[in-house]
Amino acid sequence: MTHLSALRAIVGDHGILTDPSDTAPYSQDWRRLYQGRTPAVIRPATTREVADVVRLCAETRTPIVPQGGNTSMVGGAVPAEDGSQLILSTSRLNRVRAVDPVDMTMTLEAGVTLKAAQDTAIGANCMLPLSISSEGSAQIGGVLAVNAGGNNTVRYGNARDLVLGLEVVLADGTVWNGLRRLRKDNTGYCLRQLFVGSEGTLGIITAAVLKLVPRSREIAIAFCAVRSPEDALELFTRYQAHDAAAISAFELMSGLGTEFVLKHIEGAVLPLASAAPFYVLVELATPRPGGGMRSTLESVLEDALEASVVQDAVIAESEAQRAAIWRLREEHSEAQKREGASVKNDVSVPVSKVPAFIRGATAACEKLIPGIRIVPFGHIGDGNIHFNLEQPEGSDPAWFLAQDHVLMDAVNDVVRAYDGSFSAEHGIGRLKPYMMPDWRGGAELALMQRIKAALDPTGIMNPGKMLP
Ligand code: 2HG
Ligand code: ZN
Repeated sequence: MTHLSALRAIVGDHGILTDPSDTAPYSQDWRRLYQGRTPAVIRPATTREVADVVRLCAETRTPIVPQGGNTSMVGGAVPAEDGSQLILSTSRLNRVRAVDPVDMTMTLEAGVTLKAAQDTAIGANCMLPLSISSEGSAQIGGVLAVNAGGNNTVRYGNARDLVLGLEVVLADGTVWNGLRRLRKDNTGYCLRQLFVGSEGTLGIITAAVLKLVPRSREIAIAFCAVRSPEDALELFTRYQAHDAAAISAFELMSGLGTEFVLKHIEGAVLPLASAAPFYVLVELATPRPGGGMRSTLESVLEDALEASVVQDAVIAESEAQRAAIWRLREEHSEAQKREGASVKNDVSVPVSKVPAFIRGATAACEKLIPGIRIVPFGHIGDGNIHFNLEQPEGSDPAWFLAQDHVLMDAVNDVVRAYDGSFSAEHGIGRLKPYMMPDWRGGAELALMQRIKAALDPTGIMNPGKMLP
């Protein structure tokens, strides 16, 4: 174990927390599924300090858990229970190094929150087209380390698609400065993409160059009541056929999940006269002034209402109404947490298979646990459903959580039947490494293990995560 005094000498008194009351919040995930222990949270303020810390840890073989906003859904940023792992928090690496509205790029340190990054881009009259429910706390380093997806993937892709360059501290303390901001750079292996999605198992992302896009000048959003996921998909295909390039978000919510939001989140209001089995949030946006988003939104909706694909709908008339509609969607996780224990399945299938997947997985889970409450929601436009399962009313939360593998395996059987993925956008973390051999075994997992061994030969980078 690395001597804390040597770490303190690198980062200063301000950069190290050792008191258990200070380290406790860093040692558990926000859902409190994992309760780890750490001798210290190290908070370096510069890339040089990160490098010195990592070099020292490599010499002493001290495991490091990199942590950003600690918003992981899969326990990716919590240390082990045995107190052997240090947490390296990126919070103090929080400078915006550059924004260039001509190149349409921004260079940020890992600890800048996603929300601050979005605001900085807007300040330069551009837009960072990545939006996730936890963006107020999630930090750029973590967002890239897990290749987050979110609400705008349907239009702009995942975090991976927005990265032009990276600065990474490697597992031996070497700093790789790959902060290039080139649109074309065809020079061998694409190393940055190795670190994006590696969940801190190969190195620590300390800074990144992200692509920006023109700022949306016109945004139109509707909240629609539909009878079924089939109707939601039908509405999606209608918007796609009409103006696919205008869709900036297309989200599904279940009636029950929305009920939880209305019950637990202060100020949440259903903007429709009556409740429905499912809802869709559709957002259209364009950087073109006079781009006709409102009329596009309306004309497809009118036809869909006429054809009874949509039962009722409301279009936001103000920024406040737009925010209120998004809030119904974004508070789903928090509301589910307040409602009780839940087992999450962040899965994806081809978009066309979402309705069949939801039906199949619902039947499978109801058969396993009668009374289980199914809360499917999420990014239907990407085929990414958060097929979350809430404990039956009045049941013991601990008992329910103990069924997690049985439930996840049952859902995954349906995912597999539709050629989907067992992890769409939240990553593997501590929750899903056991699934890796089954889903990615053979040549693929063997290659990942060889990469891990080559880049982190002493195994100090986020051990116990991602790989089985
Ligand atoms: C979202 O889409 C997040 O809101 C969280 O990915 C999903 O709570 C979840 O399962
Ligand atoms: Zn999501």
